[in-house]
Amino acid sequence: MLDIQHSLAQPDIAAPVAIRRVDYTAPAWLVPTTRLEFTLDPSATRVIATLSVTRNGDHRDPLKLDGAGQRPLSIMVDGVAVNDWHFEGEQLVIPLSGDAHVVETEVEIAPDRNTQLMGLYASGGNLCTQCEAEGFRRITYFPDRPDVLSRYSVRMTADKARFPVLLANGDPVAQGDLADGRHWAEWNDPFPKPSYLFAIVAGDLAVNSGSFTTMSGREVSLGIWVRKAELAKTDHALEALALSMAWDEATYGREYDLDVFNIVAVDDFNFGAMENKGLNIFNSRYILADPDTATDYDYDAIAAVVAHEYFHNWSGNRITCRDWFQLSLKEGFTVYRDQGFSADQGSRAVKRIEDVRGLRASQFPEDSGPLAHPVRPESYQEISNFYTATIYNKGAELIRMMAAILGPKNFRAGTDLYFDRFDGTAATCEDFVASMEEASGIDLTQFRLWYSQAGTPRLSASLSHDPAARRATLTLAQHVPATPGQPDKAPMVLPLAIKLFGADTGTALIDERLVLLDGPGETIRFEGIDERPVLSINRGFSAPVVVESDRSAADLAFLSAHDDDPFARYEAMQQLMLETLVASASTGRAEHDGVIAAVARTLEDPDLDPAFIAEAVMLPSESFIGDQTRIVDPDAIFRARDGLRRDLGTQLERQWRQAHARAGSAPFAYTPEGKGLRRLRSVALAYIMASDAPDAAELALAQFEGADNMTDRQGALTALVSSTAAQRDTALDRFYARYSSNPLVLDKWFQTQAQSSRDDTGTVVAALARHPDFTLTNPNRARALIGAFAANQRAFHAIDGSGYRFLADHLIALDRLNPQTAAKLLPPLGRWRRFDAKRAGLMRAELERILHTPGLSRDMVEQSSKSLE
Ligand code: 0A1
Ligand code: ZN
Repeated sequence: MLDIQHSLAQPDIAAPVAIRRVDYTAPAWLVPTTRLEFTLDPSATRVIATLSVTRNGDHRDPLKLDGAGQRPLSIMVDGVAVNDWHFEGEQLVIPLSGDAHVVETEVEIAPDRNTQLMGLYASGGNLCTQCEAEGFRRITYFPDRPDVLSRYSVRMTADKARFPVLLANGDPVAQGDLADGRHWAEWNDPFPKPSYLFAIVAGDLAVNSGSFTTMSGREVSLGIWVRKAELAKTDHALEALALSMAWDEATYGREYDLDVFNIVAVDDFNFGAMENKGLNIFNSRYILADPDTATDYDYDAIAAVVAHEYFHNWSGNRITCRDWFQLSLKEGFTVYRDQGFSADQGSRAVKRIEDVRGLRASQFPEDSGPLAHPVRPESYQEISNFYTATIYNKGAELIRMMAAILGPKNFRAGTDLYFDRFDGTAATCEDFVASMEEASGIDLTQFRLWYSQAGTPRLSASLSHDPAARRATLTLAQHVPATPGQPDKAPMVLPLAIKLFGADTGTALIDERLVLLDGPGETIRFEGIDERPVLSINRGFSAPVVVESDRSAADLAFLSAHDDDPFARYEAMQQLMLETLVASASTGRAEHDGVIAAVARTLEDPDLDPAFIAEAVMLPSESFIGDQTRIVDPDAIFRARDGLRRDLGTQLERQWRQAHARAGSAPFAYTPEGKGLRRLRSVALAYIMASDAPDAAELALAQFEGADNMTDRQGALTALVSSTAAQRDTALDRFYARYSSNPLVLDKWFQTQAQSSRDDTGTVVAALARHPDFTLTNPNRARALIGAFAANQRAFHAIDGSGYRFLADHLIALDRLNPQTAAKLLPPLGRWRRFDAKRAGLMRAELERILHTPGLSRDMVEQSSKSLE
């Protein structure tokens, strides 16, 4: 019923306040069951929510329900309309006298005006939901916090022609037709869940169906739902889903628990995908693939994200988070699990290299900048800003370190204990660590600092040798840099995998061992060492730290050829390249012979996997080189890298051509071998382009034209896009003409141009932002152009400040539509401390301009104000 007086009352939207971890209190009211009735309509959807509520403990608090962007049309308690409710901020406060009541609210929402893509929204004519972290409150009034678990039943009614498919969490119960072309469906989810896992989808969708028999013999029907025209692109995702289900049974003993598992792909999505119980909703880029439109990288990412969301069914859904400070409990652990899955599908070594490169590209900069925060943060203003590389990727490294410290058997005993003990509850990071301790008997007291201290530890390692005493001495010291709010740090536990090799014979002088450095410094002696030893340290990237060692260029070159840990071998080569590049960026000159010889040896080693070779011979990115310097000089770094690329290209031209040809003829197959050869092929092509050989651009265009798959085509386009050859425009035009109706491939067309190292990239990107196919309403498109440009170090940091202005202009515009996506793109501006005074001033000025924009979202206020501190 409509209460006139209250319908005029508007909730106050409060200024941003910090929410603190230490303030956690248990919910005052629980909601054992929730019944939702949706009358779906894109412009006016009615939602009736019936909550059974029970008082939690002995208190007199009223019921407080979260809501956002909506007003109640009616409120009933135990079947009777009430009007003694009020707003506190955006919370609806209802006094209740007894210990158990039934509360019913009705609201109306407009999915077709929802540009934030949180709550119920329209995408491509269909309706879908996104509730993590706080989207459910945009659908109905509810205690929208992860520790209130409820059993949901849902009824949807909609126009049948427009929305023939109606999906929700759990299992389907019944469906039927109504008069006037409408129909309905009921779904029931028997598992209590927090509101952030709620989902419905209504639309005109087709399904690719499969089935999976679980380890206890239950049959689960699997469905990937997409637009009809995209059905042919869903086989890879469906296969990945079945593989993930089998892997989680074999690796963690975890079985799926409902009769159906549905995935829906939508084009407009703020993140990658969402693990809603039994009804995952995905960004279509992580579902749709065929050889003509998806690269090997896309195929790998699809399998990884499908696995990630599936694994959440246990690490996230069956056991959820008590509060959002515990986000890494589900995300760090689930990333660790999906990394393990991907490693088992292909090359473990290459997967580790890719993951570490990702960590260094996104998490290390975050951990050393103004937005640094611990894996378990102490406070936030807007939780959406905390879906970060620190929570996800550093969080996964923490789990990896515990697995290394415990060993595989104890680790599995720990996860078994954790899953069994906390099943059906909302748990904490502490619960996870305590399970590991209890199962293994290993004390992790000091290890817990990894959850509370931000910042990437720096480890210095120096090895000396006394031939007379036949002794090697390793001196280790650690330092954790200050981060916002944490000026002084205690030493952490660093698990360091270490090995020594003989410099002359190349043989192992000691077996690999795991050293746990837990103090500020330590000296370790190795006895009986006659030969001069070379140190291999942090093998497999056993701890997420920066290693500063005094190893000579000759020793690094030696390790790049002889280390038996592929990661350490890659790392030695990277270090060698980095030292050369940093020297050349700061002095303008450097000797390239050492790197060229090491790359030549790697290219010619017949025992190496092509995928590994491709990784090892790739130069570190401009931004990673910048991260090694105190004040980043983008132009000098570009020149240094470009010079080394050219020298490598010219001096090893024969080898690059051989590698390029070797990968040439076989037809496309998505196999580890095929992927490795294609990766090497495009890396080689880029070096041939760098050599400036007269036929290079023609060779690239030939690869572009002759490709039977997107990996080779995009590889050729990337090689061409930084050149001034006429073939560049030919390839770009043909690419556009061929794919202009495919949004995911068109994203690649925008992104590749934004990544170009040509001098005119800033101008090209500004023109692309006015292209008819550019839009800020689609997050993938916005990220493809704006995000890729802000990651292009030299173009973004143009000394006239045009790059900063461009980013700020677009973030201000995007914030009005979609604050979450805008705020995620802001961090590059916050790196001002690492640049010269002129650039720093220009960057700060843009941050100030953003911060003082009237009506700025809470998401952006938090990111921009913290970035200025
Ligand atoms: N839990 C998801 C990530 C995710 C978070 C927030 C979202 O809201 C827009 C969407 C997805 C995951 O880890 O995949
Ligand atoms: Zn996740």
